[in-house]
Amino acid sequence: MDDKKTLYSAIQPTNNLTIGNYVGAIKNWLNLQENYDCYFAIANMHAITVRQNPAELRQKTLALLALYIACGIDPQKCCLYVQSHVPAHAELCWVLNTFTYVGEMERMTQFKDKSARHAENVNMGLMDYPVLMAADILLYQAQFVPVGEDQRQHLEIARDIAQRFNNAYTPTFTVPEGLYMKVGAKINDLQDPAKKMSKSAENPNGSVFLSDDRDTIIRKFKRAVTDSGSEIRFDPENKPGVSNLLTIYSVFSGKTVPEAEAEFAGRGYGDFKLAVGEAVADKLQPVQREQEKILADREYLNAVLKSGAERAAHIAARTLGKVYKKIGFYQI
Ligand code: ATP
Ligand code: LTN
Repeated sequence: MDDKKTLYSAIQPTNNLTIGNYVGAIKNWLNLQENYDCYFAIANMHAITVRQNPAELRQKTLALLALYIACGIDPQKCCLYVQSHVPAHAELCWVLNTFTYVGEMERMTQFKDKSARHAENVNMGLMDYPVLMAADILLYQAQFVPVGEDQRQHLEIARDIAQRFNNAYTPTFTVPEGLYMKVGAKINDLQDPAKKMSKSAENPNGSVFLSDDRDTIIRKFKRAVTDSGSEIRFDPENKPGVSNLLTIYSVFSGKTVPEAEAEFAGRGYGDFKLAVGEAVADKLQPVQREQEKILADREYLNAVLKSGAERAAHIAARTLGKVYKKIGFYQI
């Protein structure tokens, strides 16, 4: 166990998760949990950078934990915990803020997007989001961070901040690397394949949620935007809609993209879209049932979170202690 490399990732307990979150993040974690020392957090401190309903945030926190477990993430193998249960995240974030420049944060794509979408509430937390994310990762000395393509820029900043600190003092943080899926690191919106599929998209028909029932899933795929022509071919530049559907089909059916192309050669878009919808629904139904079951057992979920928080806090405190020492905080 001790010689395993450390891996860290997190998801915000906001809205309902989409198949983009599943494919880009959770599915990837499943294979990794066997070979790494894994920390998977529920990033509720990141979630409040956009105004949340308190009752919903509480409920979604537990629902996300139940979903992790329902998808096959094993709390015996991985440390599953809630970010706000480990105060070191906020403490390290404060220190790292002094190693981060305002200009760098203003340039972040997600900050620009979210500021435009929430113009009434462009708060400091929204801008500081990547620094808190760097603190998450660096506290655990994680080597690898499996995330979707949209997080690449945040990961680069986490690396820069780690290197800056290491150079200013002595090596303190492991400089993390992003791990991106070859297929599925970016699932796009079904109605607008130029955009990433998002939990908070305006048009709910463009996103398939993990909580959608079979009929809804199939209906959304039937309505998915395809491209001109009739060929089912992987060509993201000229056929973004069809290529996105091929990616989704490949991930959910376990077939490669060329295998999927061969399967649908000469067949129409209607047939193809129905098959994609069925493959997704078949995979999600058992996960939904399992999540319901787990969610009903509050005692079990609390026990998982308690032991996760204890384990995480222990490791985090070690790193924070080193940092405080190096920067000259007087210790008693
Ligand atoms: P929001 O729309 O509320 O900002 P989000 O859908 O981007 O949320 P996050 O909680 O920010 O979700 O991301 C959780 C994980 O899912 C991250 O690893 C992220 O990279 C991944 N992810 C999000 N959207 C996609 C997508 N469309 N394709 C692949 N991976 C994705
Ligand atoms: N910002 C991430 C969620 C997140 C995260 C992290 C991912 C918070 N802290 C640390 C990896 C490592 C997102 O996916 N939106």
